[in-house]
Amino acid sequence: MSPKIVSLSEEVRQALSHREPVVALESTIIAHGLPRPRNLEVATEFESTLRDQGVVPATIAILDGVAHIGLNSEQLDRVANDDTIRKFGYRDLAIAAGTRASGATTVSATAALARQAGIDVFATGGLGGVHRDWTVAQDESADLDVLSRTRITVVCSGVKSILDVDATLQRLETLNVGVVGYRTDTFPGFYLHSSGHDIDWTVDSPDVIAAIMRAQIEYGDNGALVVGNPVATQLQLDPQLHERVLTAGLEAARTDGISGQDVTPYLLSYLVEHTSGASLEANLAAVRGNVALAGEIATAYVRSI
Ligand code: PSU
Ligand code: MN
Repeated sequence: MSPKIVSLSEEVRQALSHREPVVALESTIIAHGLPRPRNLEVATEFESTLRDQGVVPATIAILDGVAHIGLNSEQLDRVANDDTIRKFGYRDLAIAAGTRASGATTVSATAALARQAGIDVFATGGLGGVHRDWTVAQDESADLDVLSRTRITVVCSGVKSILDVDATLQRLETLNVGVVGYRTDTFPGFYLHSSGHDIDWTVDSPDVIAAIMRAQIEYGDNGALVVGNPVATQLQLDPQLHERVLTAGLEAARTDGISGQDVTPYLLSYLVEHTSGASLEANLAAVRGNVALAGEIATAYVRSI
């Protein structure tokens, strides 16, 4: 018999079978989005935040070909500190299983695995999207395609501000992915409270989001629901510093010939370095808020079904 390629932790399995709230967390942000040693500290912190709310965290990663839904502390440590951990999108999952490879999961891979496990809510920092040099490189994150055909509620602070936000919002519209702002009428700007782009829908409670989720099922809507939850203005990165350092980072990425999967981690770490850590604090503040809201949504949803 072939080995099992998906493994739910006992805690996650129990919670799902008792219809208790579960929130999926991705691991690319831990392995490739945040510097050590903060990455492990905050990965642990996000799990505690959920547990304090009575929600079971399900951090997802691929270890030796097996997709783990819910990691123990040793596995989390490995994701945070092992240099051989790769970055896996959805298309890599089957290949990683067949070759027994290990990697962190991006939004695309995490969303698909969470859906398959029966998890309805997922928290991250910022989604991937259309890169600014799309006309030259055609770099559009695989996150968008998966979100167009995976019913899951993704709580995020918009898309990463290193991207072409306008083009990404257009693509989300074309792909029929629902987008709502949580207590805001502009799309969040990842490190910034607002990207400056208006959005069509504002919601102000987890109960309303739960109602939307139930309606998606009734309509047979198999796309994601993106909940844009902005970082508080007091905790955002200074917009002028953001603009200046991002322009320099995009130029540096070009000069260094960075492409494909490496672009996003390169730019995120460039920003951390050249803002003396201020972008890291804004990124973490954003994710913190998203994890907490995802916990509230998961709780409201299970109570409502
Ligand atoms: N949000 C963050 N930091 C990150 C990411 C999201 O705050 O590092 C990751 C997610 O895993 C997302 C990925 O799926 O960046 C996008 O990478 P790419 O642009 O190569 O698709
Ligand atoms: Mn890409």
